[in-house]
Amino acid sequence: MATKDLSQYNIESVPSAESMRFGIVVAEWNYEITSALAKGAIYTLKKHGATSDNILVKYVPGSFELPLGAQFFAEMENVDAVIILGCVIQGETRHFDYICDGVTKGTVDLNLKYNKPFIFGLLTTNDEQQAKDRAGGIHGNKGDEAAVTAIKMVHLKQNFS
Ligand code: DLZ
Repeated sequence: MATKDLSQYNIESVPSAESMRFGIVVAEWNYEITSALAKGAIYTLKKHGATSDNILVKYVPGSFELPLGAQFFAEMENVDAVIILGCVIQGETRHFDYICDGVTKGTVDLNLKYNKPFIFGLLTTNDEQQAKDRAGGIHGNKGDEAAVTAIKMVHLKQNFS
């Protein structure tokens, strides 16, 4: 089968975030990890042109609270996109599954309810090392990736026709 030519879609480039406004909601649980994710997201938004005034950051106690914190942004701050950052580390009980399910479903619901991007930046790892590896370690920083996704989705919405 012939490979589809995707070059017309300019998939690699990241649009300018100059006129975009973002909320970032961050869980306090596993603060060392989540603050590193937030730092990465802020760095990347600024790298692509977002101004400090247009990057709003709020902390919630744990990842389970992330969807509601994200909704506050949508209701009160009129942002173009919300980046959701947390870290849930597998323990001995089912808590991990319930939190992950709650954040996942909550994030999907927010995307569809508000018709704007709520970006899923939740690390769900077996242990702390796996989380560190993805928060500025050997596997990069998932906060950076979440920021790029946010910019691309805002751009897509603004140019959808
Ligand atoms: C209770 C709990 C546990 C056990 N583990 C985590 C975790 O690994 N990461 C995280 O962000 N939050 C955790 N929490 C807290 C819950 O997300 C939530 O804050 C509480 O259940 C209160 O709703």
